[in-house]
Amino acid sequence: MSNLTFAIIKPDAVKNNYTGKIYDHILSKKFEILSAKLIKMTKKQAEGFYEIHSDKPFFGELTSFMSSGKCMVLALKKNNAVSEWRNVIGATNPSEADEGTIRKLYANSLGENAVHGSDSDENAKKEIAFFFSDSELILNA
Ligand code: IDP
Ligand code: MG
Repeated sequence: MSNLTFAIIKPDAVKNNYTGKIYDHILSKKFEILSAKLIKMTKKQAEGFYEIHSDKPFFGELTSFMSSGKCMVLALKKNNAVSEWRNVIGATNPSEADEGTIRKLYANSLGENAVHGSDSDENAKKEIAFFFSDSELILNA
C-alpha cells in the first residue's frame, strides 16, 4: 500500500477562490504536501491526463473544463493516501457527497466538482509523474 496520491484543485475551485480553504482542509487531515504548483493545462494535456475516460460521453466536456483555467496540482503523502484522500474529497457527484467532504463543501456539479483524487496506487504514481519531475518532489524534508 503506497503512501502517495495525486490531487488537483480544479478550475472551478480556483476561480471561486477556494484554493486556500482546500489547502487548509488538506493540512488539517494530516496530508503532507510533497509538491504543488499552479498550472493551466492545454486541451491536449487534459486529454492525456484523462485518457482513461476517452470513450466516455463527457470526455469533451471534462477536458474543456480542465483546460479552461488555472488549477493547482499536488502530490500528497499520508499512510494509505489514495483511499484516505478519496474519503476526504467525497463522492464524484457533490449532491451525493457526505457532509464535511471537500466536494460537498466546495463543488456545485458533477462535472465541475472542485477536486481530483487518484483511484489506485498505480494511477497515483502515473499521475504524479505526469505533472512532476523527480526533482520537484520533496521527499525528505
Ligand atoms: P472521480 O473524479 O470521482 O474519480 P471519475 O468517474 O473518474 O470520477 O470521473 C472523472 C471526472 O469526470 C469527474 O471528477 C468529473 O469532473 C467528470 N465527470 C464524471 N462523470 C461525469 C458526467 O456524467 N458528466 C460530466 N462530467 C463527469
Ligand atoms: Mg477517477
